Amino acid sequence: MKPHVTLVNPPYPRGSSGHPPQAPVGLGYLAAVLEKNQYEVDVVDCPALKLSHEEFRGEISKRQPDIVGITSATLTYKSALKLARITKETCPNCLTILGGVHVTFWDDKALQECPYLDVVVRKEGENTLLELVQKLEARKTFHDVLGITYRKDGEIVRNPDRPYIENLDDLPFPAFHLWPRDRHRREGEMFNLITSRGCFYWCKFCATVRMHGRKYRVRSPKNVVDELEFLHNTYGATQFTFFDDVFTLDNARIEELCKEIKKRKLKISWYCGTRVDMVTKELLLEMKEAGCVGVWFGVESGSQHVLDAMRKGISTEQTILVFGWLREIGLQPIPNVVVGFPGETRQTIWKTIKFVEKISPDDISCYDVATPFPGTPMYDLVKEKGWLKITDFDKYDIDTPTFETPWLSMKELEEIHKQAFQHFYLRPTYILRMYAKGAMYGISATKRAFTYLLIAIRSKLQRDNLSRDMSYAKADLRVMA
Ligand code: B12
Ligand code: SF4
Repeated sequence: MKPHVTLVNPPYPRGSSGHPPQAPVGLGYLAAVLEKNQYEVDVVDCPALKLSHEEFRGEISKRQPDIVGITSATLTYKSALKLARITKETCPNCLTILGGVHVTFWDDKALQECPYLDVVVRKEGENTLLELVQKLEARKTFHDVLGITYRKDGEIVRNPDRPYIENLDDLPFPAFHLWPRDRHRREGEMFNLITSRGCFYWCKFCATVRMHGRKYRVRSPKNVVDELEFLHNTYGATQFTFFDDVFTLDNARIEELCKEIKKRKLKISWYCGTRVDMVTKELLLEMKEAGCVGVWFGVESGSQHVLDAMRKGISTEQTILVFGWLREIGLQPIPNVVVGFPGETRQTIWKTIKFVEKISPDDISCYDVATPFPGTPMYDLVKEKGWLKITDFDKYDIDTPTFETPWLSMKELEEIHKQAFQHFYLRPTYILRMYAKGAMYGISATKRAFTYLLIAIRSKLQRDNLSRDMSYAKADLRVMA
C-alpha cells in the first residue's frame, strides 16, 4: 500500500512575533513532488489554521498518516519537537521526519533531544523525502538514503549530503492547492515564489547560503512565468512576492523574465529582494514596467566597519545611490537592517538609525536584532567567546537579543532597538511626507503611516513589546489594503 504523508508547519511559540499566514514554499515543493509520484499527501498548517499543539493531536488522530514530515526554522524548532511527540503518542507506528534550515545544522542534537523523532532531513528535501517514502513503501531500510541523519542501534548516524538539484525547472510547482486558501484570502492574498536557490556571497550571519549552497541555481524565465500564469489563471492571483535571497543576481535572467511577463500581458504586481550591488538603473526600470512595485535590500548597517565585519561586501555609498534610483523610478525601496552584530556599539547603531533616515524609505521592513542561528559563523563566534546568553530557541524571533558582547549589553540593545522604530516613525518630516503621499496616492499611505505612528507613541508610553505590535499591525494593514 502507498504510504500516506502529512506535512506540517508548526505553531509559533507563544509570545513570539506572528506573521500573516503564508504557505511555506519549501513544504509546497515537498508536497508537489510526492503528489507527482502518486502519493497521498495532506498538509496541516498550524499558523494558518491557528491550531494549538493539542488541536494538532486531533488532526493527526483523524488523518492517521504513515509518515509525518515537519518543517521548522530555529524559532519553531521546539514547537516542531512537541509535534513529533504528539504524533508518536497518537500514531505510534508513524515515521516522524523533521527538515528545514534549523535541523540541517542541529541534526544530531535534535535526535538526542527528542526520542520521538526518527529521521532528520538535511538541506534540500524533495528527493530525500521522496526516496524515504519509496523505501517505506517497498519495506526496505532507509539507512542508505543520502542527506539524512538517523538513529541506529542507539547511535546517531549522519549519511553524506545529497547533491543539490541542478535543474530547478525539473521540479513541479508548489502544491498550493493543499493550503487553507480561505484563510489566506481573508488575510490579503499574496503568493510567494522562489525562482533561485543558493548565493555566491558568504555573509557571516546568513544560514541560507550554508543551507542551499554557494552556487546560484536558477529556474528559467519561461518556467517562472508559467507559474505566475498558472497561479493567475487558477486562483486569480495578482500579487506576488519573489522570496529569493538575491533575486537579481543574474541580471540577464531578470531582464528576460520581465520581457516574458510583458509579452504574456500579465496584469500583476510583485515585490522582490536583492543586494544593492546586484541592480542597475536600467534593470530597475524594466522591472517596474513588468509590474514590480517594491524591492527590499539587505542594507544591514549604516556603518562601513560593521558591514565589513559582517562580510557583506557592499558599501554605504552603493545603498545611497540605489535608493535614489528607486525613488526616481517610483519603486518602493525597503531596507532590511540588522542591529547588534558582534562588534556593534551604541554609536554604530545610532549611525545606522541616522543612515536609514537619510536614505528615507516609506517603511522599514524591520530592524532585526542580530540572531546567531546555528550553522552560521556568527553562531560559532558568540558561542566560542562565551557571549551567548539565551539558548532557548523560542526566543530566536529576531526581535529579542540573545547574546551580549563587551561593547554592547542585551539591555542596551533592547532599548536602542525600540528607540530605532520610534525615531523612524515619529519624525515630523516623515509624518508630513506620508500625509502628502496620502493626498497624492490615496488614503492607504496615510493610514499606514498613522498606524505606525500610533504604535510608536503607544510603545513610547508603555514600553511594551513594540516589535510584536509592529508585526500585528503589518497583518492588519494587509487586510485593510
Ligand atoms: C519566505 C520566508 C519566510 C516567510 C514564509 C515562511 C516559510 N517557511 O516559507 C515568513 C515571512 C512567514 C517567514 C517567517 C520567518 N522567517 Co523566514 N524566510 C523565508 C525565506 C526568505 C524563504 C523560504 C523559502 O521558501 N525557501 C525556499 C525553500 C525551497 O527552501 P526551504 O524553505 O529551506 O525548504 C527546503 C528545505 O529546508 C527542506 N525542508 C524544509 N522543511 C522540511 C520538512 C521536511 C519534512 C523535509 C523532509 C524537508 C524540509 O526541503 C525544502 C525543499 O527543498 C527564507 C530564506 C531562504 N532562502 O530559505 C527565510 C528564513 C527561513 N526565515 C528566517 C527567519 C529568521 C524567519 C522568522 C524567525 C522571522 C520572524 N521573526 O518572524 C520567521 C519564522 C518562521 C517559521 N515558521 O519558523 C531565517 C531562518 C533562520 C533560522 N535558522 O531559523 C531564513 C533562513 C532567512 C535567513 N537568511 O536567515 N519567513
Ligand atoms: S545574506 Fe544574502 S547575500 Fe549574504 S550570503 Fe545570505 S543570501 Fe547571500
